[in-house]
Amino acid sequence: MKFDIVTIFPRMIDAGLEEGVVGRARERGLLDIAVHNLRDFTTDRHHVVDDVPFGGGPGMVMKPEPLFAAMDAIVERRGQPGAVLLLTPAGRPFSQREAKRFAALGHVAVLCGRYEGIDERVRERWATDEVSIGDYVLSGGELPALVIIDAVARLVPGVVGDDQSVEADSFTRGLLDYPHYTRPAEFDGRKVPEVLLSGHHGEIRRWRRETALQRTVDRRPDLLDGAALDADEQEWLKRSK
Ligand code: JD8
Repeated sequence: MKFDIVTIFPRMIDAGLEEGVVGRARERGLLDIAVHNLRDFTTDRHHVVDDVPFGGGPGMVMKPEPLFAAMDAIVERRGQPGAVLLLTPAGRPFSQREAKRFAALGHVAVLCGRYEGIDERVRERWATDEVSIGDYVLSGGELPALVIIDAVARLVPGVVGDDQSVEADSFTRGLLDYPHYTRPAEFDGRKVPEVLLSGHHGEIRRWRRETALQRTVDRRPDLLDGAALDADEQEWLKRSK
């Protein structure tokens, strides 16, 4: 899977991609991620990437020329991406479904804005998708880019060591996760649920399914519409209402 990220803060992206499963997958050659410093695509002495907004108003706007030059270079050196994501609070909410769609494309470019945002002509010419990671205000697109790359990279075969972990992930199943415990069996006066110590694998599976379902009912009932429930789980849900 190939990613190209365009940003004025390349170190912020580099730092976020060095650690954890994504960092290891890069080392193993499963992910080919190129981080492009937007200032490298300016032609003026001071490497200016922003300018005042036409029509007036507060703040600055990202100039179109360096972004066009960066995208031309990416297409030339790295090939035509299957999607060019523009990160913006005005985008479609990012979700596991979108992550799957991007993972299937094999090559994704991500444009990170700063200031008040990016000149509209960049969106018109280059963006295939406008994406938001949630309804809160951030200072720029770098953190959203890291979020999206992490979610998409996890779906690339081999990136997460154990395929079963990906299958079990809460949003892959459509339910919230069940509670996790490790040793010691009692800590701070709190006991691990007896069933998990019992060695009865059938009962353990049932307890996990029920607690996952109960948590979803309590915290995120909106998820139940899209959840893949088997006959037992549907029956349990009906009884719990
Ligand atoms: C890109 C600039 C800041 C946005 C004025 C100052 C995504 N879920 C999300 N929240 N915020 C962003 C995001 C914010 C950005 C940029 C993404 C570029 N800003 C601007 C407009 C209003 N602030 C985001 N994805």
